[in-house]
Amino acid sequence: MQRPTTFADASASFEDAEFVILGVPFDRTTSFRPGARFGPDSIRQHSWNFESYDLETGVDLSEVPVHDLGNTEEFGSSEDMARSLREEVRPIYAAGKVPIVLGGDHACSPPVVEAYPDSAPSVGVLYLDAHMDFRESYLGDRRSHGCSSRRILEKVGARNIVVLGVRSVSREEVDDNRTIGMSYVTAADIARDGIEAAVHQALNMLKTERIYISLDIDAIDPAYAGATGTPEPFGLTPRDVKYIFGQAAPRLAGLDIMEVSPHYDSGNTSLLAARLAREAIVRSVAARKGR
Ligand SMILES: [Mn+2]
Repeated sequence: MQRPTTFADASASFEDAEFVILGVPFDRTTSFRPGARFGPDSIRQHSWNFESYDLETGVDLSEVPVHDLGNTEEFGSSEDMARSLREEVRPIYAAGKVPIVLGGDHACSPPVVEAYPDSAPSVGVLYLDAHMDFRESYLGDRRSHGCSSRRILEKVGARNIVVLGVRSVSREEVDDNRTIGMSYVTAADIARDGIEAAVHQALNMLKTERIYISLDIDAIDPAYAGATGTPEPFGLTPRDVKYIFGQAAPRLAGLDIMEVSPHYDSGNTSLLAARLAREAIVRSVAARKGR
């Protein structure tokens, strides 16, 4: 039976859950085409497409305790959103659970990372995006989705974030980064050297105990994930991202999947986002079980 407002197989209570889904229907900093506010519910709907059993790992999602908190309430400004979202996410980390946050535009990622407790094991961030998102401010908003890697860097430090899949950047962002030194692996690097080399390089750079993954769905090529606000050709494949998730899974602290703007295709992008959220869960469980 399809229950459109709940992520598939997310039947555990909050108390029992290891993974907690949270939707953030906020897209007010979108710069090209709008609609990511509809992402969370569309991803949930498409999550019902899949079998609960995962053939590759032997993990059955119906046996993994996952809770779906639903969506955050409507926000005003991006600052309001950041403040409220941090408050929503803090109890998830405090209870030792892994948040899986569905956006929403990419402005929704920094607050999820900012909510990570300083007392918890050290955390680094894999930031998957076509764009560098490294502007100090964009259109007068430091909380714009064009500034998200920079806000995250301010929380975790320049050594603890790696951008993967970038292929769209302004000259100013590149110049700024010469002094700041955020690491990135471009989509062209990945195409040339292979995803395995890129991921091993990125995971070696991150010396932290845990890893948080922020996936802007536009990291993936628009041929696979065209329903997004600022699509950019020559991107990663879904299999590349699946591989990244598998490699990071043993250290997974949290995940967000942002910028799915579902009305621009026939459901392919939401379907892929839902499948990747499930992939992160099963790989994380399998890693713990040594599979
Ligand atoms: Mn992007």
